[in-house]
Amino acid sequence: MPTAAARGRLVLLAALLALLLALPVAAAAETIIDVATKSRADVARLADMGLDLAENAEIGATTVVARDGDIERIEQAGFTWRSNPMMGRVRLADRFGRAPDAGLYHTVEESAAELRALAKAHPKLARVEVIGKSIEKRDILALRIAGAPARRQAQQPKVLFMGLHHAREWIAAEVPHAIANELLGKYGKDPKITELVNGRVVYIVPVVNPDGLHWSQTSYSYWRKNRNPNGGGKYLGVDLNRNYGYKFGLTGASSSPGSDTYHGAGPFSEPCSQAVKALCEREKFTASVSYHSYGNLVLHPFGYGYNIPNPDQASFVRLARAMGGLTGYKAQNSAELYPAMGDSDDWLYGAMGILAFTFELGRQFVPNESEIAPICAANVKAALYLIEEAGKTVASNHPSRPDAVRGRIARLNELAREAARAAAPAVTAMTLERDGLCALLDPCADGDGARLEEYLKAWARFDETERSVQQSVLSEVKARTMAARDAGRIDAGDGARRLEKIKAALGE
Ligand code: 0X9
Ligand code: ZN
Repeated sequence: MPTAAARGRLVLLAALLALLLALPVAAAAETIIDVATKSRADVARLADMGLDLAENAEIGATTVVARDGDIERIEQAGFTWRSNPMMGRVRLADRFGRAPDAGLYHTVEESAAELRALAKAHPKLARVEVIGKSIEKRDILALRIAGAPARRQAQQPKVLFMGLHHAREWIAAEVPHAIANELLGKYGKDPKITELVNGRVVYIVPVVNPDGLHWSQTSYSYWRKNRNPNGGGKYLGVDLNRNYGYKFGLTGASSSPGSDTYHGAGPFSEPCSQAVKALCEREKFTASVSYHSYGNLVLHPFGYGYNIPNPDQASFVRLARAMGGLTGYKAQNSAELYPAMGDSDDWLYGAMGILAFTFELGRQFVPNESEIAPICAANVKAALYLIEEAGKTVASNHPSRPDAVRGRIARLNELAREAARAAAPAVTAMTLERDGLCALLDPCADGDGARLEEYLKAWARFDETERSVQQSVLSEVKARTMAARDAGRIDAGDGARRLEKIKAALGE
């Protein structure tokens, strides 16, 4: 029997040990709160403060994952709040660095092993591609699925499914895996699936942010960003869904490395978003989904500001509603959730002409394991629908559209005439058209230069007003061509030929 004094020391020791064990959790304390938001302007103000908006931002209440003085900042800005009754499941990861056990959820290693096993089991249909490497040197993997003979595949519509830009949204990797299993598991057995796999090329990237997922599953379950040390300062991590290079900037994103919506040092500063960019530039997808959690939503671009005109609005709304019907999710414009620049969809659509959707899965970042199967089943249906539609509905700025360049030239010229006539030019619409045209003529997107040729043919016929607005397009394309040549993204000879033609048109 220990003495009373020894028992006392033991109790003290145990208390100290408990305190020590609790420390890593306490240091990472965060609270999920509902902030009262009376208007869309309130929601936008919260997003602009660089706060971590967790769920459906609605007029009424906006859910925020608050930490490190966030609540004080929210109060100082004049908002009131209460704690969120549905705190989400805090899955305490192993604090001691042992192998993570994510239960039914895939770890990074399990995800990679499953993709490789699928490719091995279906060598005629699937292969694994390493599309990039994360900052911590993990592979970013894509599974490519296609059933047609190789020579026919180049002509077929291509669809991209991506998961897990955000570390803590574990369910976002499960749906892409479920899509892969559905397509490969039912090929040759289910006529509809066989037809889809034979008629399309499907790319599946279950984990865009492997470093973040690993960290969330081993150290800090609420981690959102990647693990970029950001130059070795106090804070780390970049929000990959603020790092895409379309309208890159500050709305709904932060320039502070400590913020959970830090957009990074510049557009596409991160290897993981660069990997997606390179894949899209190469493959010219017609449709895509990026999976996130949570909110039971189907979102469509643009998300960088309220009421940004979208030339493909009708197609987006129709497809989003149909997929909303199949999942039970609400279809809405991204900015209606909250305006935020630099998300994947804005770039995939605005710059690449992809009908790009974001799904907010379920009601928690990490739903209970019993919910994984029903969430995947509903979302697989929506994915199959999109794979089918990708052959029928194509965005107006997709490079495969023969009218893409001509359509944009005509619309931009019309807007220029309108601007010359009226006092209030349609500035946003003009910017949109001009950006879209520059993206089409970007040397990295304009394979053999056919679009530049088409543009230069039209150039010769522009009147004075048209010339003034088109001048800025051609100057931008010139700058992009020089940058692409200098960075080795295009062949030096090809770059020189393009520049010669551009300079001749500009009279240089
Ligand atoms: O904020 C995000 O990146 C996404 N929500 S999440 O809770 N999964 O982080 C939504 C992005 C939607 N796009 C815009 N609002 N621009
Ligand atoms: Zn997310």
